[in-house]
Amino acid sequence: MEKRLVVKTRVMTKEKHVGEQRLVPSKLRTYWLLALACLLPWYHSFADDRVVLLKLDWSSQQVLTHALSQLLEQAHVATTLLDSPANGQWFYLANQLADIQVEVWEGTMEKKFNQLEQRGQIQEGTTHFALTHEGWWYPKYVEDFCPQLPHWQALRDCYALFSESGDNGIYYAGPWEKPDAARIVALDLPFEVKTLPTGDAINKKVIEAVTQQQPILIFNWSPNWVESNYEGEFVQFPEYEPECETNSQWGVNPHQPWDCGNPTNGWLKIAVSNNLSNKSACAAAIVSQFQLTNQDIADAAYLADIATMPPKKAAQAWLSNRQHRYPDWLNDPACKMQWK
Ligand code: TMO
Repeated sequence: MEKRLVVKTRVMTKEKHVGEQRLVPSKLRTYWLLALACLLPWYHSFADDRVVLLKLDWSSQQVLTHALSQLLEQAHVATTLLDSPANGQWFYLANQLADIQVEVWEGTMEKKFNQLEQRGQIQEGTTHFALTHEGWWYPKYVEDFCPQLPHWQALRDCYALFSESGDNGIYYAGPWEKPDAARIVALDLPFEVKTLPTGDAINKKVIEAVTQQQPILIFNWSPNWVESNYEGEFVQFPEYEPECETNSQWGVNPHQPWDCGNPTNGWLKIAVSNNLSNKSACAAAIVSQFQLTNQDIADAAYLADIATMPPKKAAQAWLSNRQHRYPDWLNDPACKMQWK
């Protein structure tokens, strides 16, 4: 019994023109938040003690959100899914409008996660076993044209491979808030960023480029389906240290921060609201045991992106291959039902 609540949101990548009036994205966001605030009483009236899982904008996260929801339902915890772009997750979690985000990635989400956790507004549900990386990725055949890759300095010589109409090379970014423009400046790369709106849009770009054997430089992440289907590499930037983000003097550029890549063995966590354990001690216990491996994440992405299953179906398939782990996941004494 799974009820789905969809709050319609829009990723605002472009300025919108309404008649003569020009609404800038920040204004639109204010309206959106106001609208949301008006919906709160209505929302609480039927969400009350259901556990709310955030479903964000990339495929493995969507599948695993459904999987965790199905698992919780099996333990008689009532759940609801809430759709949001990744940027919205902090607002929902900190205000206890949502309780669980199953894939918090160090590479793109560490800053917000740490900030809110330190302020006591959210909590860590668990740390997955998976080690993660998010970065600038290219298909292996690009090295035929630019053998100095994957070293980042190769991009200074080979940028023209990635240019489309202008002089600069194009780097395709995702919507997951990383200061790529700052990195481009700090490392003096002749590149500009084009931002794609969703994980789906990134998948399409990758498939299109590989089908035509075109050079492409695009945001990608591991674990993901891409690595099991296409040979490719991440650009090796100067190794990440937290100081790179805050201290201009750190690194190859003594005047700018962000002269480094993202963490290469990054963590992956589940974030939970302060309210989750009040709502359901059983749910909190299951979350703490729901620790996933790289293979678990890659399989989830594969089922959605390559086997093209809708997330809910993909989650059923994903879970049915993991029945042997139910005792680990569901046997906490806080859950009334014990799984044999
Ligand atoms: C947040 N993501 C895993 C798509 O980089």
